[in-house]
Amino acid sequence: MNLLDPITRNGRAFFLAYDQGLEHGPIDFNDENFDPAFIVKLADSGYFTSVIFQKGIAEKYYDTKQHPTPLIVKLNGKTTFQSGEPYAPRLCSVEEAIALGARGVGYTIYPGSTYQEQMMNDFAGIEETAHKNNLAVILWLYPRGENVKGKEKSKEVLTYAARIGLELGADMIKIYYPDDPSAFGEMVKVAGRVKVLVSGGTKQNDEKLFSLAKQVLLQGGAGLAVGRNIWQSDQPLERAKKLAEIIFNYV
Ligand code: FBP
Repeated sequence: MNLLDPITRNGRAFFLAYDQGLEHGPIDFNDENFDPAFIVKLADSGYFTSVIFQKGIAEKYYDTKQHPTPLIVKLNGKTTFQSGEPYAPRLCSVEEAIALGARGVGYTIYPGSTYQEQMMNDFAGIEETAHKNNLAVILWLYPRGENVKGKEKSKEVLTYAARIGLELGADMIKIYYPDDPSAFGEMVKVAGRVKVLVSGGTKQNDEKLFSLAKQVLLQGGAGLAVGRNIWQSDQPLERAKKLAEIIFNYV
């Protein structure tokens, strides 16, 4: 069995990300979307191939026996209170994720950080345990830190980051769209058999978001992992529906 089958549809992926409460804090939220139950309702719409939570929200709000959209548990993370070089420590084990009913685990590495080796080393153990347990491994690869300063979205750095995903054994990577759009095809190429997903980022208008999704698919990407661009929208379900149409049918 392909480990990505449970969290993809015909090889395409559309993930609903909701770990921003840890990564950014309540600054991202309004009166509705601060509540994980609101996100669970969006996940229940059926447009997404997976929903991503840290373990606390998964434990308290997402009984996988009652909700059809597969769960990905994010295993590491950090807050904006952190100073110095970016480092996301491990917060949850693969075993805990399995007990929560996860079909995949997520982990962030910041290529370019002076802590990247620690994160790579930790990830190696996660990848081994997850694959022994037939769980898909999704690697967030966000170039950051003093060794890539000012070049975070450059072709040189992002193609290197994409390749790191293949070398480390990820099944899928979640990465930024490059500043130079023509670089994305190269990122997909060097990632080889690893599927490439693009991160949504800060809220954009419909035109920009839908055009990003089309570009990703035309250049061989597998889809999008989107958080704020869905649940900060005034019409989250309409947006999700349109994005799903693009991701699953456009190419
Ligand atoms: P968004 O679509 O809201 O950007 O979410 C994608 C994501 O990778 C989240 O999983 C994570 O919380 C956030 O981006 C990280 O944001 P930042 O770029 O500030 O580290």
